[in-house]
Amino acid sequence: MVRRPASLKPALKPPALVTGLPERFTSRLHDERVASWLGIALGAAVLVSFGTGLVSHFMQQPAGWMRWPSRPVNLYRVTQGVHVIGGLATVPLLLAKLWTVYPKLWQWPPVRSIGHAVQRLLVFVLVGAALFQFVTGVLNIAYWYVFRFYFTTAHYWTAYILIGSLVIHVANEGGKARRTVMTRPRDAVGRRGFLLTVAGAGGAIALTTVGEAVTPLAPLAVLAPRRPGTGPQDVPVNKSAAATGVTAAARDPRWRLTVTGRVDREVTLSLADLRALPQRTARLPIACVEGWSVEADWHGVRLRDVLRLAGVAGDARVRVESLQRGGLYRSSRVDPPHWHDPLTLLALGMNGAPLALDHGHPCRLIAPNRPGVMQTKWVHRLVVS
Ligand code: HEM
Ligand SMILES: Nc1nc2c(c(=O)[nH]1)N[C@H]1C(S)=C(S)[C@@H](COP(=O)(O)O)O[C@H]1N2
Ligand SMILES: [Mo]
Repeated sequence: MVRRPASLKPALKPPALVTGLPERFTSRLHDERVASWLGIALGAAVLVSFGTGLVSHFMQQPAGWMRWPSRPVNLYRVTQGVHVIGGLATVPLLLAKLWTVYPKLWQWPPVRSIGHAVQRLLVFVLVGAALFQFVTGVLNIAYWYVFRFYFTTAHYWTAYILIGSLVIHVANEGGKARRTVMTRPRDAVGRRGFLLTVAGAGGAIALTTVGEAVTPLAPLAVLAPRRPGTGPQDVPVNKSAAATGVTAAARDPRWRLTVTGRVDREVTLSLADLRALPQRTARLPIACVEGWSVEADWHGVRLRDVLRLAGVAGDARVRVESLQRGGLYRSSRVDPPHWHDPLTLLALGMNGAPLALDHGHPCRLIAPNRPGVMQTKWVHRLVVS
């Protein structure tokens, strides 16, 4: 009988993911059970990202048949908070999964058949798309625009590539993963500790960022790019009046609000005219696409009251235009569910004071259940169609 050195005893060898891995991968966490649990959790997280991401996309660019409700008030705040903060919390899961399976890069022979080659290629697409989504997402919310392409478009289309390759991956590996996690493990090898560490790292990220959307937890939000309580009137600002070049026009006493387009009569209102209309207060969040959100008390006139002065009714659509000349956020559309909503205001004030210039003085749109990019500041025209 051949005597083997102790280090090669079968019980100590890593339970390989595939046959043919080099012996130098000694950690026994490169393990099908670890890979399966991480894969299931990561798959679920990516599905949530996809769902919440599509909500964000189609709220900003609704397909013709779509009608977004204006309630619940906090719906977009929650979906986009889950998207961004959930995405950040998923980063350790993604890294752990890649570390667990990376020895497969060295499997020998690299391809066994055409089918195997196609399958491996699709795994590369899956990994590439996942890395792209997470890296661009994190860079975007960190305001680190190192990429030359337009983030939203690239991130949107890569989401479909990611989901498509994930579906194929689940079809190929899902059954195996399910069987693996259903059977009792033969040995312990520290999997539980590893998985708990990964979950703990995700939890720590969530805890130190979630305060950017859940204001009572703001003191913990040391990793969040935007925190409540910063900025004029205790609400953060993304683009200031100076950065958008509207300062002079916004301060000009000759400023007027015009209601035009398909109206019974054009209406032009000064700031004094707006102040003379019935004043309302609505407690609503600014829910930025980048995941942060902060609630405020907004004071001003109902959008529907102003539209009524121009004879607008029924299912008209409204474009709210800013004094800002260029830029993607210079205008936004308001569909009937939102402009009929009594909470939708043209705000002239906030938290008991006149609106700060950077928050949209003299007049800004604020509506329930709506991405921050569509809460147009420095409004000067309402175009009805
Ligand atoms: C850490 C991870 C992630 C972060 C920080 C992140 C961040 C963001 C941000 C800031 C937006 C808003 C873009 C805008 O409207 O301007 C967004 C939208 C979106 N995200 Fe992510 N994301 C992450 C992961 C993912 C993943 C894994 C998927 C795919 C399953 C995904 C799919 C989408 C989609 C479809 C949109 C809508 C894009 C559009 O409006 O056209 N995201 N994401
Ligand atoms: N005209 C104009 N309105 C705008 C923007 C802009 O750049 N220009 N930024 C939007 C974005 S991205 C957000 S999150 C909110 C932020 O509002 P706040 O600065 O009052 O917090 O304003 C929105 N309104
Ligand atoms: Mo935003």
